[in-house]
Amino acid sequence: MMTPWFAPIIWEGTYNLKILNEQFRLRNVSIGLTVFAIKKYMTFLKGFLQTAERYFMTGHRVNYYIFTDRVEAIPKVKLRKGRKIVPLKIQNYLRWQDISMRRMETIRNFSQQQFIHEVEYLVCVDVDMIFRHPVGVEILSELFGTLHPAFYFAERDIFTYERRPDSQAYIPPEEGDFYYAGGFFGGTVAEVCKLTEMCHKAIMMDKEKNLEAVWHDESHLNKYFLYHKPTKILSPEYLWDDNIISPKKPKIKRFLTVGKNHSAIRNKRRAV
Ligand code: 5GW
Ligand code: MN
Repeated sequence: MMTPWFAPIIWEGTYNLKILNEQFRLRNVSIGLTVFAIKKYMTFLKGFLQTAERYFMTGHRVNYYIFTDRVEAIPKVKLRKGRKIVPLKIQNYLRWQDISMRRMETIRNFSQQQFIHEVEYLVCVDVDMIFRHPVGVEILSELFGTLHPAFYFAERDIFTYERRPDSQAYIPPEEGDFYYAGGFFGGTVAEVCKLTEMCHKAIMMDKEKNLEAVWHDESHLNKYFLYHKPTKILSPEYLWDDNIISPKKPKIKRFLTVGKNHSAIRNKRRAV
């Protein structure tokens, strides 16, 4: 329920949403949800947006920041009052690893130029997902990360941190608090800006050495969180995958991966 550095771990039943909603409504807080829909991943956007309208930050102001190479293909989804879609055109990358990793650079750039003037918090997530239960202001804090559903019950020695000392994402075997998921993090715009800046620089330093961290941007995110401790940690309720074989399952699965078959495109299955 609490990390050794006194950051709460957010599980159902640990907070009173009514009180939190009142506090955040008094501040008239606005939240930016960043998501990337490049190439084929545009197909996930409709379900993502429709379920976000139902479950994400209900009653608060939300900007959906949608990064895509095809702005015209963004589906028309009816939004509630106080919520809007902000299409942001970006270039495509040939390698999927680059699509994933360049998210850090893109979020850094737009945070400095735009998001800082428009929202207080950023929530940065994968698009191949749907919301099935509420995700609200209980997640908001200066800097937050999410426990990876495949590792929240696991011991540190099986965490898939980057283990090559040459990489900027390197974490020594005797270090590391949790294994965080690359698909759900956030915080104030200023904190997300620092995070994405440092992760992007680390990715570029690796690239110069012809290195790519084992889990790409996720490896760099884990390194960042080791030395910049999150002020809140989200339980795997906030990023669940029904394909994961887990001894314990959370009571509520709020945000779930959508099934996809990538085996033809890449060889990327995690040993659990
Ligand atoms: C394409 C092929 C293989 C892997 C990723 C992509 C891909 C990812 C893409 O073509 N377009 C795209 O927008 N993405 C973005 O990167 C999506 O927002 C996606 O959610 C995110 C991370 O990629 P995922 O979701 O395939 O990664 P895992 O680790 O969740 O499987
Ligand atoms: Mn994903």
